Amino acid sequence: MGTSDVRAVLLDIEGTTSSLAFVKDQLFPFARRRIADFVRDHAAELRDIIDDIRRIEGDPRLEGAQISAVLLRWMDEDRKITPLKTLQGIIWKEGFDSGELRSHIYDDALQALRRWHGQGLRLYIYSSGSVAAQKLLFAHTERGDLTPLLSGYFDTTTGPKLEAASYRAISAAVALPAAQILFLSDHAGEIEAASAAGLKAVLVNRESAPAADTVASFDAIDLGLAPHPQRPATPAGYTPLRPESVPAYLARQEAIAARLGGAPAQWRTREVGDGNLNLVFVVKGPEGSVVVKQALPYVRLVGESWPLPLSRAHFEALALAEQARWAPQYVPALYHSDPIMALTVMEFLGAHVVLRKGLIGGIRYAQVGRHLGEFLARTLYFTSDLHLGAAMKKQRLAGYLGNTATCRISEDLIFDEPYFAAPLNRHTRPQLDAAVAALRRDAPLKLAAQEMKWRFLNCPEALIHGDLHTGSVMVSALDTRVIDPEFAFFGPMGFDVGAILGNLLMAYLSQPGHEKQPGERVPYGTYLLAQTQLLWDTFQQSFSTLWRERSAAQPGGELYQPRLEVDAPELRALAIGARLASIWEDALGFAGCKIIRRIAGLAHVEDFEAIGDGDRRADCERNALQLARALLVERQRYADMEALLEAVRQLA
Ligand code: SR1
Ligand code: MG
Repeated sequence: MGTSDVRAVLLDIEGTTSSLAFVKDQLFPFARRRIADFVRDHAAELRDIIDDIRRIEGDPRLEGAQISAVLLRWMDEDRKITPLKTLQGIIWKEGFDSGELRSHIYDDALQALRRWHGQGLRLYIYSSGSVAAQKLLFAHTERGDLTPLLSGYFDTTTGPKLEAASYRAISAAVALPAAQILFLSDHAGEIEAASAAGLKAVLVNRESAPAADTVASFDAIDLGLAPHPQRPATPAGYTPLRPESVPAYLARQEAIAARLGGAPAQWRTREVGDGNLNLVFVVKGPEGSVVVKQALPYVRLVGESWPLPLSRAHFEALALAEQARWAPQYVPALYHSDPIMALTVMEFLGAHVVLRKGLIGGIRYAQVGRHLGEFLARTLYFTSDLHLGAAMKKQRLAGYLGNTATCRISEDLIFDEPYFAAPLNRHTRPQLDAAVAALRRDAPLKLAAQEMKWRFLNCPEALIHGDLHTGSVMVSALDTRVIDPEFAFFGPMGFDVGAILGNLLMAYLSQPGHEKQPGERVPYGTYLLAQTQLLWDTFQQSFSTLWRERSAAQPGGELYQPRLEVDAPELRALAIGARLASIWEDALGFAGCKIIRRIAGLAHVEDFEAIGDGDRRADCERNALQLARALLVERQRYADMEALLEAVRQLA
């Protein structure tokens, strides 16, 4: 079977990549066996889900055994219903995490996925199981973690699998013409729907002899592609780790082995990376745990067709060590780095979650604004000319000059691509079509974004994290750690400040989309804005204090030297005020750019993506776009944080 011009393959799971028997005889019975005990043991945490079950059954008095009976009946009836799917997902996750479950994948499917990925094709999944369940399945196959091969996942929130419109929506979402997508499924009705939408579609019938447009195995599908010409080269000695190979690697690092304790055979490894770029493994031993983060030679989100140098792991280790000097309580401890394997081994933050996920869940972290404000003040102050002599600053700066590839990502994805029809851009369609078209025609906005790009390129004020979004922060009730500084370089201080402010504002503006009852997230929104204020207040205060105390404690630093006699309190206050005003102005503009890129560019954020209903998501995103435009084009309206927050409150 030959198929040319194909740029992406869309795959069904059950019966296509994986056996129906695995799903029917293992996965569903696993959840069925555990669901009653699970609901009984976690009744308090599952209150919302249980209320949903009562609502669907129309009986608010349902309790304990009755709830379990309903769930078992729904499973017998194969109902695809949200509370059931959510519970099954949680139970499966426990099973996969503990190693009790391993998903099946056909050999021919695995080989084809690897081959196609290597040839630069994008691979997507479309299944009636939820996106979360799909990710679990591919992260824990009998043949290892296959998620690095996949570029995206679609479930029935995109639309039913038997309707052509769903396939048109997928073609729009992956920004490829339907004719360049090959759909594979074992279900003739799905093949018909996909064909009607213009996709190339091939029926996978593993049982009987192949007919036209039907194959018995993936081996019979020849896309006529040569190996991808840009396949990323890797240095000798580099191999991407797999969960099975991590223990052998760590066993060779004595200090890490001692930290884990016991023998390598006792170490349990899972791949947990959910970011856009890297592999992340959690390794648990009898005495301790560590995190291993390894760079892949390409952008994980997109695949091998987008090579990315491994050197970013070196810059990450360098920046982590620098940040640990100035703000050790706010970064994970770095245990080991290996430039050839492009990896770092770090402290495992077992009690922490990714801040973005916590904010979507409506969890309060009382100190996160204060911690982030202090992290920013200390890392930015101590790597600037306020603390470093000019020669030392230049030396430090030179250490990051090679981090050009991650800067290139920011230069393209933050400042340019959202403002024209770049091939990988996506947005909530069709709801935001008009808004996105308008922003691409908006000359004052594009000029303002280019002004921010100028500042990004030309202001080596301090060592900045470079990618400080809420996914780069781990939190527990009272502790905050900033992770992932692989985009670090000497840039404008306002870039980091604006990145985190923009992300907190997106968290706020997405809250209505997470409400089950209208208005239920209003108090949480108030909390989020209070933390945003706390962050900026702490930053200003902490930065000012470091500056005010500098001549007494540490006179060094190129700027405002004592010989100039400008350290009288009133003069110093003027200098500090001017610097903070400049950082504030930059931060507003960068926050605007950061918001726009997450809505109209390639890499989106879960704050909005987790809102299943396209209309509700688009409403939130529209508000965010409106704010972002004002931050870029009418910055003078926001003289201070109070003015900004007042404007934000008017939006939601
Ligand atoms: C193609 S990489 C997209 C994004 O992922 C990283 O986390 C950065 O935010 C980057 O811009
Ligand atoms: Mg199927």
